Amino acid sequence: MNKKKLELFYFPQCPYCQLVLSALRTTALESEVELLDVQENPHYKERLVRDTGRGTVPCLYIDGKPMHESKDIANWIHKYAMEEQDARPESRS
Ligand SMILES: N[C@@H](CCC(=O)N[C@@H](CS)C(=O)NCC(=O)O)C(=O)O
Repeated sequence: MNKKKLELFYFPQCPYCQLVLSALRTTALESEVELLDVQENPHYKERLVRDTGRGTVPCLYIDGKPMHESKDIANWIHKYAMEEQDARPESRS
């Protein structure tokens, strides 16, 4: 299975972003996601608005395709983590 490029637009004080970050932590996918803090770097926010027409975070780019809504993102993360685990040779019987 090809690994997907994952980029998370977020900022730390955002509770919806925290929901997504804790999903990442519980699935051990945190290290695979590039974290883009929109408050720290205005260029990230500009890119988000340009691409999606919305400035709200969290937004997860999956191979460049944006997904909004924390619950949708957290659900996707759990599903993807399970697929990745199943694809690992050592998890096959
Ligand atoms: N329903 C959204 C809510 C996201 C949301 O309201 N995010 C706030 C930060 S906590 C935001 O980006 N506000 C900036 C804006 O509205 O431009 C979700 O669950 O992801």
